[in-house]
Amino acid sequence: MKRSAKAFLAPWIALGLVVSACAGGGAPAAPTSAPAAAPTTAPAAAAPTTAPTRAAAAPTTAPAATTAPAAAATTAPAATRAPATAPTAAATTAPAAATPAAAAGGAKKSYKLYMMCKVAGIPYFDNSRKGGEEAAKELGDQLIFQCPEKGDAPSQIQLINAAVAQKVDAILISANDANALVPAAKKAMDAGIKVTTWDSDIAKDGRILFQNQASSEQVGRVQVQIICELIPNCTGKIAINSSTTTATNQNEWIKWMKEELKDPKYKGLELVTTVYGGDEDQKSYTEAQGLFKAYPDLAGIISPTSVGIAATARALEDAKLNGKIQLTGLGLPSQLKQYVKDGTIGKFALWNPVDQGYLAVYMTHLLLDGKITGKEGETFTAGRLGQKTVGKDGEVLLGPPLVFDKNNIDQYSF
Ligand code: RAM
Repeated sequence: MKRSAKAFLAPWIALGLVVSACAGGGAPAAPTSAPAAAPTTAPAAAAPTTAPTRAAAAPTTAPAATTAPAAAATTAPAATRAPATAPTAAATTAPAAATPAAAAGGAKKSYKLYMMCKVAGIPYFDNSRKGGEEAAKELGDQLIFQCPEKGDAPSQIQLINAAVAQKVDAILISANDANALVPAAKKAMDAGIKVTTWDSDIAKDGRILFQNQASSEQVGRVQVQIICELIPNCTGKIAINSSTTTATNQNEWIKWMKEELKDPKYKGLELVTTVYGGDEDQKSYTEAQGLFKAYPDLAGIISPTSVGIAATARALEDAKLNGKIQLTGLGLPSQLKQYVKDGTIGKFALWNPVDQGYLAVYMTHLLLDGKITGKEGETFTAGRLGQKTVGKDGEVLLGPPLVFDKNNIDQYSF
């Protein structure tokens, strides 16, 4: 906290101003994501979109992106919890374009989309919002982006009910709980609202489509592969510092981490515990400190949350344990750059969260248009991301995860 408050207050204030401009009805900031031509995901050869076999286990570093980093989103604070000036639960509405995109041979349709993240104040979700706003603008939709102050299911149920009362056309959810939101989501669908999920799913009878950032299996396995690479001789105790106990995505990834650990090549690694920082900066920091204390011989930590990994890195440095305890997980390059450069984090993974938000809005718009229905095998063009396919259980994959290290981290703007 000390470091973040001092060194990163200014960029946060700047970001807060941008957000309030959007909330006030101004045009959304220019997209920070790559232009159509620039690859935003690792090539298929480096990280296949299908689940990797154990043989193909070694994680590969994503190639240098060809995009010039965007100006606005390149600096993020170490703290993953927003100070007062950062975006809050207040909705930011992207205005619909003056001329909505034409639906082939019919009326031009402009939809009111209600996009919800897990909890307000997380830079990761600011990037998803940017992508969502970019797509909404292209499609002529109105996007209401809203996140609860508290990252839990009851808060999200309240927001779902509020969205139903607002008679939105679709609700796009990154969920804090796989099952608790289902009855509210079903009620929304009964009212004629299309429900989709992105980032973190709910049980499939509560939604039509799920935009998954990357195969959950691959995301889970790659983090174990990296920690094994980082820990000398791949031997020692490891722990997981996760988000909330009920988060669908983190729980799914942890399941795959445990699967990966069953491979005999990890026989030297012992997963001693999983703790939960709740996607809150301070709690994640405290949980990390708890791990240092409880396991003085800890060799590595995996933190599969953008909030948790940044807080854990800070805790490691504050305790002067960086280098002694290896750290990996999922996080934003813009937030973790300093820790990669000073060696606290050797490597970590993610995807492009701007593209993630963009794809979530695109697929939901096409669902509302009736161009896709959620059936396995349907294909569609998601604007600058090109062709995407609806997979099993209505899952639409963004692409393979990206792996970041000191060689490529400067090339990413999110
Ligand atoms: C946090 C959230 C989000 C997850 C990322 C990696 O920002 O938990 O759901 O996808 O981390």
